[in-house]
Amino acid sequence: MLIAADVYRPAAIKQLQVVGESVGAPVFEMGTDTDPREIVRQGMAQAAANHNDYVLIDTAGRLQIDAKLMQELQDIKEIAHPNEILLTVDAMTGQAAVDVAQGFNEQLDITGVVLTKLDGDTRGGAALSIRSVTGKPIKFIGQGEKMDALDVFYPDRMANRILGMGDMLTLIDKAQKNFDEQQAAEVAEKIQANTFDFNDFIDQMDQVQSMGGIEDIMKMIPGMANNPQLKNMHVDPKDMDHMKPLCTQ
Ligand SMILES: Nc1nc2c(ncn2[C@@H]2O[C@H](COP(=O)(O)OP(=O)(O)OP(=O)(O)O)[C@@H](O)[C@H]2O)c(=O)[nH]1
Ligand SMILES: [Mg+2]
Repeated sequence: MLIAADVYRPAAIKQLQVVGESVGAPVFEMGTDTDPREIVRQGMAQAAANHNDYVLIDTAGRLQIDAKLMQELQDIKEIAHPNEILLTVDAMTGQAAVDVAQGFNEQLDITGVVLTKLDGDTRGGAALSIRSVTGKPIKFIGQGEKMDALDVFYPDRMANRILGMGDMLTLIDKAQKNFDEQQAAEVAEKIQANTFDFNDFIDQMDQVQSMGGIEDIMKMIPGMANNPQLKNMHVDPKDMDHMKPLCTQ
């Protein structure tokens, strides 16, 4: 069950409901007029009554220097006795993310960090600093806006990325998840027999798009992430959609 305890940001509850629906998790909410502590208290009771296996409490974003809101989190921790306290930080903010992690860890003794926006123009060096400053592990990473862009964190892959060596393991994972081996063999045969047609080409474009687009794939190839030519290349997924009707004419 997801508990909507962000009563401050407009539409935060609606956003959680949309996410909950997409992953099949019920959402407990009491609107925006109830104190988050009370929402958590009642939400936890409801989850116990429902026999829910997991409860995620979504709290509002805040700065580590906001004493009133940090106290709210300490109170919620007292009420809910969470197994995990995960701090979500944006990798693009670099050193600021490290400062936030340090502040939150000092005040709440977090159990881990979710590092998001790794699909942006950053190598993710913040991961190293956060780990070294807080001593707490990065547990998940975000590499895009959709749910399937949230991944378990693998330190060796991040090390390769920071060193500019690409991320072949994630690329292989993605390929294995999205490509059908038999279909790939058929395509290879078609190309050899010179019978590869526009319908096959459309299939191939769809498969590449389902892996997150050409740009994201290229970045995972060793040496490509920092290739100046690639930096200037921008392939809008819409361009691929525009190409499709041309192929079927
Ligand atoms: N590109 C990209 N976008 C992301 C990623 N993670 C989250 N986003 C987007 O960033 C925006 C903010 O995400 P939220 O989940 O609302 O962030 P939040 O930390 O809950 O923010 P508050 O509730 O305001 O504290 C949304 O549009 C997300 O889709 C990521 O890893 N990559
Ligand atoms: Mg939020």
